[in-house]
Amino acid sequence: MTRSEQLFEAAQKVMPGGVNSPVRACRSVGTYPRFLDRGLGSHVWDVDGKEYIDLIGSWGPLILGHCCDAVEQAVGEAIRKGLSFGAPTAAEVDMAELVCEMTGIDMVRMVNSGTEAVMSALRLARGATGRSKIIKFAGCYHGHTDAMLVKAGSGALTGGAPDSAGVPAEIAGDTLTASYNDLPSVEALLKANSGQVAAVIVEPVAANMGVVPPQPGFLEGLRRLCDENGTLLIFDEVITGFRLAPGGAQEYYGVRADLVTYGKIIGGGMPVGAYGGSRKLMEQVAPLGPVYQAGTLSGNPVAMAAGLAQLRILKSTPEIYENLDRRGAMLEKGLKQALSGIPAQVNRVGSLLTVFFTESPVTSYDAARSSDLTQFRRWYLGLLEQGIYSAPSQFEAMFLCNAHTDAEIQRIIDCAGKIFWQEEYL
Ligand code: KE4
Repeated sequence: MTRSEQLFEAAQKVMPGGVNSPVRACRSVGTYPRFLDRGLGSHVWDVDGKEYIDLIGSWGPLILGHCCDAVEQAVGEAIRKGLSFGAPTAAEVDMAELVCEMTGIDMVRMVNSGTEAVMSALRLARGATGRSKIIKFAGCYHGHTDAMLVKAGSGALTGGAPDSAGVPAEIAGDTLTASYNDLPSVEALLKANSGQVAAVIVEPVAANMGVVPPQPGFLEGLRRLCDENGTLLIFDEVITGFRLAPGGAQEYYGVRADLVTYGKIIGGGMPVGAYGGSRKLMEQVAPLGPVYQAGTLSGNPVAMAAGLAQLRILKSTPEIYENLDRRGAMLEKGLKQALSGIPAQVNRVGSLLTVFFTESPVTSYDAARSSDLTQFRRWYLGLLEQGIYSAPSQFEAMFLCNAHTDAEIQRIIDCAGKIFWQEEYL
């Protein structure tokens, strides 16, 4: 029995599924999770001492890699001054000023996770518009706040149904579900619920159905439809924020949202989320305005130190984005060649990639769901066996970081080229 298996056995006795977040349990790929012990740069080591090239990077936060010197040093300095005060600190001002400068928003509020950022942004949108309905997209994930754990209802143009136990039907009823990359589906919902939709929330690049880029005109179309209907546009940039460009998807695609949510990279590996937008909207938030939101550890000085150190490097080193895109393109091209003998699609935006095991191009959630999950399982296990640590679900992304080298990208390609053809992986 490996140490990971021993730990997993113990973990399952005291934690649901043995994990603190479901995807980590590796249930969809039918293996036990490898418990990790440490990371450095683009590598991680499990508790049995096996080394991997890391393609998860904590699900996105570690765009500079594990144990980035500047981040570690900043955290070390902050810790020695105290872990938390529950009072304003200079670091929060520095962080807010930097986020507004990088993203072009007027004001930002720090919270402790992407979920909390989305929950707060939705409340603000409802408070600011006086409307209660929200449009989301099937296959997009925005954290686990009740209003987002909703699937399309029976009547396509009416409110949704709970997608989790514990979500009241009344709450689900106010969430409408459209289809990603399908503007007419949004238009129809806005028309059928005229004057009632507070916001449309979208992952500007869908990454929780696997990576599905926005089709040309999709984001621009959402902007137009929201303007025509007095509906706010919310970009959930928990994944894309500070990853696609310093200004995230707003900069990358040249489309401005009314509210934006952040997480992951903004915390440098520490628990940080944020939401922001125009001054007019953000001044509706307590203590200035009537929309209440609060948090004991919001703006925590240690978390701010980590996030600030990472964002400052991203802001001051634009070549990082060129490197991420170049290596992403190298991996995309190499994987397409390595997998050319089987039905597979490689979707990529910058440093975000997903391999879908299906014949047809994946431009929608339905197309993503046509993937062969048995093939995906072989893919995941074949990579893991060869020392490549990737997402244990077809509907997630691979995340490149600035510490990945060309040689490591080539190694990933070489490993991919063995899985479906070499005996030991069949
Ligand atoms: P958190 O509450 O996990 O910090 O953020 C929720 C969230 C919000 N919006 C988007 C677009 C997200 O991708 C996420 C969380 N991402 C998942 C990975 N797809 C986190 C991994 C996990 O759930 O363990």
